[in-house]
Amino acid sequence: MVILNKKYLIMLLSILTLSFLLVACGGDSEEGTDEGNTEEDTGEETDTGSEGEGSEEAAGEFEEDEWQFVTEETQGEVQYEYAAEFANRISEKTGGAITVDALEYGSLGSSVDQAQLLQQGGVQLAVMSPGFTGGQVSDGQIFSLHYFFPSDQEQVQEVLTNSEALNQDLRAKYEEHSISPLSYWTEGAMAWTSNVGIESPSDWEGLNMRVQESPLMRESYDAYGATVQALDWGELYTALDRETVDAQENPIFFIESASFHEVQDTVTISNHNNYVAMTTANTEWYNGLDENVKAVVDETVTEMQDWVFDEQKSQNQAGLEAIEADTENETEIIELNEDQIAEFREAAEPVHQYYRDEVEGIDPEIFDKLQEEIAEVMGE
Ligand code: 6CS
Repeated sequence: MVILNKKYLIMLLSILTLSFLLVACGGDSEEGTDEGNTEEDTGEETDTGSEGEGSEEAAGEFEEDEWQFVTEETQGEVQYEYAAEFANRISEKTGGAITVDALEYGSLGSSVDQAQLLQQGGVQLAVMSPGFTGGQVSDGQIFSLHYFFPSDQEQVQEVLTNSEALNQDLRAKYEEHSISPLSYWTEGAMAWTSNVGIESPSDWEGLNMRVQESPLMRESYDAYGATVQALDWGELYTALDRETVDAQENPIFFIESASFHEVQDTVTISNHNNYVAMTTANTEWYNGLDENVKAVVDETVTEMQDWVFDEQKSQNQAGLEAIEADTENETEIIELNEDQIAEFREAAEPVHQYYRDEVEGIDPEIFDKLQEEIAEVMGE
């Protein structure tokens, strides 16, 4: 009996020691995720680790699942890299129980098709540009107003992250259409490209501008005397090359990555607005998530705001350098001065009022609230 008790005691001590070690290691893997994991895609340090490397402890808390996360861009571009990073983080946090498939543009149709797929629950998550649902969610068109948001990208990101008008009120509007915007973020300031060199509103006279499917974009360019044509970006290079459209707007990284500068002579740094992207979830799917899973999604979306800001910044810098260095496709870079911007602002401002007072289906309170929030961030 005595011998048995001793054996039992030794076994108990071993179990206790092992449990202590496991708890200590588990604590490390949760808190120590800020270091030492490098993502191959971007070459940047992340706080996630590679896919499926989460702790077994975490795996026990989560049911196995697989989500599809569609983006409007291709590998290497900001949206796709966002989804890949998000996937790594979710895998890490759930101990590999939940797998997220990051899908690049083209795998599931056009940008409009992708938005519809999310609304129908065909995919669970999407990076979506408000421009492609402007006909359905009128209030989302607020992002296409010119000279409404700050030009400083840090201030833009601050508004997008903290605005109640966007994260509560506008979110509710999208949710009526089964789209839950979990966050809004900037992919950088928009720049115009054309063959004429746009320096004043009158330079737009007679130009046919490519836009996304948002009715308000017509008004914005009509104010400068241009016509517009809605087109998916997959068709844009050819359209610019054949001159069926004369101009387009995008952040610099995308102009370079999609090679639009090859078929356009000039890029105008106009700071007229920003390329805003939304991390969206199908509303019914998101609302049906277990609380612990929802908490992981929300936490990851919040963390990703800083990550994506740095990602777009370095991609935009690299894009500008690449355009400047491309001697085979020489591109004139025009940076608007303060007087030129003032001229554009004067032409654009009546569209703000038109949007607030005339556009059917928009909520003027969201406009007013957002305008106040922007003024506060800008210290006005
Ligand atoms: O212009 C567009 O439609 C595309 N531009 C960017 C920056 N991302 C994807 C989007 O669809």
